[in-house]
Amino acid sequence: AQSMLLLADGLASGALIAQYEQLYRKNPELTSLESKKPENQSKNRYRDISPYDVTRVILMRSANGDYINANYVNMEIPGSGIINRYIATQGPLSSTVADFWQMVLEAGSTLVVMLTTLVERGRAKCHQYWPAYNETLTLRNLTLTSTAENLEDTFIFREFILRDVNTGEERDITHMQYCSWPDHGVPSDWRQFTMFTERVRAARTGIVEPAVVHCSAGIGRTGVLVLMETALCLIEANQPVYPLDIVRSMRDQRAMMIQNASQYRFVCEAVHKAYSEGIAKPLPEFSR
Ligand code: PTR
Ligand code: PTR
Repeated sequence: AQSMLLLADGLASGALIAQYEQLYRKNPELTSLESKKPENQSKNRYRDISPYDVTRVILMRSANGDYINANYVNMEIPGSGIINRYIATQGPLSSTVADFWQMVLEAGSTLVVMLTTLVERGRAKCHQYWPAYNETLTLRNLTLTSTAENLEDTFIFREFILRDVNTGEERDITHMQYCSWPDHGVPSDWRQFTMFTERVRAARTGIVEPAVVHCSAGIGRTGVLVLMETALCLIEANQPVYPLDIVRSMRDQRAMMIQNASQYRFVCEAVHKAYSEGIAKPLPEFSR
């Protein structure tokens, strides 16, 4: 409750945004050398968005090298025993779709969260990396079959079966797409965004493997979602929410998470409103 008062004061005075503007976008001590290697450059959607070497996802069994523009991001919720694990990544390119699904397979992930549409204002933001409903996409040693597709509000929920043809291993994958959120911008409605985040939390209940989250670059909108989910979990665990510390922790794992001050303001306001309206509240087992 104390940290929520600080949050409200910081929003009102502008101090919250001023502190955000001071924070490094990349941790200066961390390198991103792998992304610059000649054989890897074409695997980056944007020249200026590179994964740190220390937290990058290393593909173990890919025919196309071990590099993908993706980082492990772990967010600990003190006092609850929870660590929310993510892989934050760019929207796949046509040339990296097989790498993307190989990553999902190797990480044991069952949840993919997509925060972009394929095209925005006439520009390609993400390649369509899944098959149409009832169809199967074949990628090197993998097949992906679409078994369900449901539109709710501005969300699309899909189910896939991912299969490794070499080993016969099969996995059910839930795909959750948020469709009304342009890059560099903010969602049109905090309530809808909070609901979507709650759906993501529900979908990962009991799952320790990382949720794969992407937008176009995999930094702006992806960062906003990770901050929101972390804050909701902290509130439930009756822990203080210090948004700048959360951004710093995210940026120590993937550079540039949360793209600009308006996204930061949006998510801080959403956290505060979710708390004020009782949408997010301490669970009895964590209340003292
Ligand atoms: N990596 C390319 C560059 O830096 O110029 C960018 C690129 C963007 C390449 C989109 C291909 C793209 O198309 P698609 O998303 O359909 O693969
Ligand atoms: N060089 C690109 C640009 O600044 O437009 C990189 C970029 C693209 C950065 C999209 C962030 C973007 O948003 P998001 O991470 O939400 O897809």
